[in-house]
Amino acid sequence: MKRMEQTMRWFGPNDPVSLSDIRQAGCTGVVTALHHIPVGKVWTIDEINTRKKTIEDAGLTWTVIESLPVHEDIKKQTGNYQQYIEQYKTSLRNVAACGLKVVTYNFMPILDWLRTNVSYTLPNGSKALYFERAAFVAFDLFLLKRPNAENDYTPEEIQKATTRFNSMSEEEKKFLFQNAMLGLPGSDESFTPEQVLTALKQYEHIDATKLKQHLFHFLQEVAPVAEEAGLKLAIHPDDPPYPVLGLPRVVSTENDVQELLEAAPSPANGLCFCTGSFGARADNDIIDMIQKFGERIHFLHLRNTKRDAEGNFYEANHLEGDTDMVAVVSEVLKLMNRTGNPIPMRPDHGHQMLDDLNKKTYPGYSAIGRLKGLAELRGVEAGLARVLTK
Ligand code: DNO
Repeated sequence: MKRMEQTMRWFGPNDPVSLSDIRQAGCTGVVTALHHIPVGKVWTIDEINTRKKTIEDAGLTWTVIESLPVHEDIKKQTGNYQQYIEQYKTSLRNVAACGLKVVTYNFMPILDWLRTNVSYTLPNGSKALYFERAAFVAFDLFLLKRPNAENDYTPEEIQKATTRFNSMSEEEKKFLFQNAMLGLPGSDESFTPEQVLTALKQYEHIDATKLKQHLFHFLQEVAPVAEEAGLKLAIHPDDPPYPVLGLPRVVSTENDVQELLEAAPSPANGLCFCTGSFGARADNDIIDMIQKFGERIHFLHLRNTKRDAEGNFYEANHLEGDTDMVAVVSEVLKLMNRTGNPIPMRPDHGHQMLDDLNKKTYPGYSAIGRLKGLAELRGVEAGLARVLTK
């Protein structure tokens, strides 16, 4: 019976979690990127091989690239976007020449994942990532002060956000601001409000239909190159999976996925199936999606969220929350057995707990919480594999 390839994300030499930690957690591979290379610049063979050697010297494989980021000009189709697409293709050819196989990226405008609180204390004392809708609306209206933001919310939402904001201390407001403005994964830098407002302005005329066209154009250009080079592309869904700050988001639902896979029918055009991102929407049927898109799932992010009726969610233990993780692993085992291809997975986001509570780590990426998630998932997989082979 095929098993998932167990990996963890590593942010490179500056990550407080070391390659040795990752190996001790039971992983055979890591998921990483050349975070020091500015978005849009070509990844050279030299740079890729140097990083690959560091990983291999630690007894691990570089299983997945996460991420090879897409330049904003490609998303907006402005400036030199066609040249950036060509440079993306060169990076793809280079990573393939170095023996890498899977490339993750996303198509979220400006911002990657967003939370209002990256250290939300759970009843047991560990800390989780949290998205609180009223706090987010308050951030948008009263801290970022995005022009015309009020048009994107109902009077009721504005009322709730106002009450919430008025109940916050100055300290809490500052904390909310810092959390919502966190920069890209793997970077210690935050956005400034001016940067975000300027970037938002450039998206004023780009709605979901247009952004989709831009994504499809990108895919039609890069998927054949990936296919020829023997690479698999794995798009990460939007997180959270709905429009934020007036920005369209186009990889949020089952229908979005269907369309993007059809737009470039190459087997290289696939998904980073993130159960946490898709699972934050009640209308995404995760099991159905695995059954439907199975062959195009090139990478798995396994994590769980717990939603409420208000649109808030926090990151639950990997086996708890709204997604039936046992059913997910079972479906993945069946899929891998059908195709004969093991799929790489990583336990996405873990709780900050035990010794890690006193350490500075990337939000969601402390070692012990992820190790706990991985160990639970591994246990489920081992048990199910035994039953399914009987
Ligand atoms: C969050 C991650 C995302 C992901 C990118 C992929 O923890 O899953 O930041 O790496 O969206 O491009």
